Amino acid sequence: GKSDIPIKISVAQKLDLEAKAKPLVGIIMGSDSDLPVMSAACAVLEDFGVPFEVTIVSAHRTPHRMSAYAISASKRGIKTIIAGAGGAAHLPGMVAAMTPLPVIGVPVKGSCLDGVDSLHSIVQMPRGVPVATVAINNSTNAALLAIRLLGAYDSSYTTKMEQFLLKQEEEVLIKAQKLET
Ligand code: RP5
Repeated sequence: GKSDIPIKISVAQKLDLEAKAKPLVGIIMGSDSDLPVMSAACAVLEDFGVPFEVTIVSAHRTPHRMSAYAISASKRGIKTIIAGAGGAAHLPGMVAAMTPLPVIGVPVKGSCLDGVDSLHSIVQMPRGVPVATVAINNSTNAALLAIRLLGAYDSSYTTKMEQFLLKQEEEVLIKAQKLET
């Protein structure tokens, strides 16, 4: 029967499968104008080899898309959501209200109010619906936090984080040494 046919997967096909690995982290942002800030999170996840997806979801301009995204994320295998937004930054909080997954909020600095408006919108969540909020524009830390959370699901990410911390420390020590000599 058909099941007797040996399945051979070529190297190219294998690479293709790896490239399409199911995303574990979902990065969303309110507008494409947030991309210059949020792209740092993408770069970190790429460096750590974390499969992720990235798209635009706006709490105000695409409310139905936002609820569909939040409701489906866990079922689709996403483990953590990183949500960036500026101004009246309701996206991270509203998504957190509709998913059991951990949500990390990135306050994006707009042209007015220096991003403090966004920081306050994201961090001041009511009891019962937490959003882990990072510093203004610091999507790097959002990605690093997401990887730490993934460590609870796959310990290889914890190992990678340990290596990252050692490398980071070493880099500072080298700079200190240079300064002292
Ligand atoms: C927010 O409003 C977005 O997250 C963005 O930071 C800000 C401005 O959006 P645009 O007017 O640039 O699209 O929803």
